[in-house]
Formats: sequence, structure tokens, C-alpha cells
Amino acid sequence: MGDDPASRVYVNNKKKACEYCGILSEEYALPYETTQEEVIDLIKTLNSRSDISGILCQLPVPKHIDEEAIINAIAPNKDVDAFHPVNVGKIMVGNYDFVPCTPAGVMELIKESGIDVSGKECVVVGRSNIVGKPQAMLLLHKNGTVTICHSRTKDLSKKTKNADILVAAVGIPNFIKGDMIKEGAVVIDVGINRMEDGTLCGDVEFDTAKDVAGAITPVPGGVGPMTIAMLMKNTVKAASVNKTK
Ligand code: L34
Repeated sequence: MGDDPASRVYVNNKKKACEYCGILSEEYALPYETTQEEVIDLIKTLNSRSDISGILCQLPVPKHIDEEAIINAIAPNKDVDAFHPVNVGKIMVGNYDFVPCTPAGVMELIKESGIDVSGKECVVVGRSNIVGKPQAMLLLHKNGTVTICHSRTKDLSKKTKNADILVAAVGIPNFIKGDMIKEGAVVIDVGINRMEDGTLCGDVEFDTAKDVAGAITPVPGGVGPMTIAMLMKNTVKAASVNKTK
């Protein structure tokens, strides 16, 4: 909805990935002025279409739209973002079909790098519904000892320096510096901050962090593309879950 330039890039990347995977995608680029009722009507139509497996509303939405109402309108069995409270609850319980794409991408990076989460000190900086909270839950499911830090956390550096696995999801450019990281730690940078000169910058100060970390993800080319890969995975899952007899 609207014409957020970053959303444009991400949605285009998602469409390209669908094409690559052989998933048919439909885009509804709604003008900024679209009312909440109109969006919800569209979602209802897509909910009822048997040829649609997955639905997502790219965030952020314009200010006059209630984001929560939009998320709640998406049928849980088509909610490939896993943002609907039913899916959030399932993640909490540990029995779920869909995993939120960004935290799922982080877990995939950890797994494919041969890193075992079990018993590790995991620190997630950021507590959003989209990343921080579900990220903590996924790490917990893998038997990590998880700490969630946020803007009110006291002595943040002490917490981050204790992390074997550090996930930065605060949305502040270069927020985590090398001296806040434990030697050899796994550092995963979820931040995608757009700088004035148009370049992208993570939440981790890469240049000071890279010499301390045992493994580190770059921005761009790190978690972002993984988010999209996990969306494809959720969509395939949705197609199989929703298959009609
Ligand atoms: N509903 N809204 C919904 N679901 C999501 O999962 C998202 N997110 C976040 C924003 N809003 C959303 C995304 O899709 C962030 N996000 C996302 C997706 C893809 C990329 C970054 C964020 C991505 O492709 N990143 C590239 C660089 C792209 C560029 O040049 O700007 C990278 O290499 O990091």
C-alpha cells in the first residue's frame, strides 16, 4: 500500500523469487488513499479463492490503516508471514506450519553454517513482533538460553558481550560495535537501514565487528535474501496444507 520505496524493492524481489520457484504471484499495488475497508475486502476475496495459497500485506501500511486489523483479516492457513495471532500462538507452543520469514531465515543461516544452538547464550537485541519476539522463541525451541534486550535494557554491552549467538534487530545503523561482541561469537545482522546516500547499512558496525566475530552476516546480502527464501518455503507449505481434495 502506498509507495514506500523500500517496500517496492522488497516486493519486486519477492515477485522475482516466485518466478524463479515457479510460484504464480499476483500483486495488488494499492494507492495510499485506499481505505481499510477496501483492503480488508480484498483480503476476504483472496481468503476465499481456492487458487490462492498464500497472502501477505507488505508492511509498513499507511498511517490511516490499522496494521493489526489487516493482519487479523488474513486467513491463518494462508498467512505466509506467520503474523496472525493464531500462527503467533502456534509458534509459542512449538507446533507450527508457518515461521515468520526473517527469524526463519536467521535460523536457516545458523543451521547451514553448522552452528549448534543447544546450550548457547543467545542474545536478541530488539523485541518487535515481526523479528525480535519470534526470533527468541525459535532460538529457545533449539535449546538456546535466550535473552531479549531492548531500548530500556541496562548495561546492554554486558549482555551482548555474553552472547555466543547475537542477533541484532533494532533498526539503528551501526548500533552494535565490535567492542560489544564476544570473541568468536556468531553475529547476525537483521538491520536494513537506508542511509542518505542510498546505501544500505546494518545494525552492526561491520568493520569493527568482523575481526571479533567468529561468523558474521553482511548487509546487504545476508538476512534480507534469506527472508525471501523463507517466504517461498512458507508458500509451498501453504499450498500443500491448503490442497483441496
Ligand atoms: N508483511 N512486511 C511483511 N513481511 C515481511 O517479511 C516484510 N519484510 C520486512 C519489511 N516488511 C515486511 C521484508 O520482506 C523486511 N523485508 C525485506 C525483504 C527483502 C529484503 C530486505 C527486507 C532484501 O531483499 N534485501 C536485500 C537488499 C535489497 C535492497 O537493495 O534494498 C539484501 O541483500 O539485504
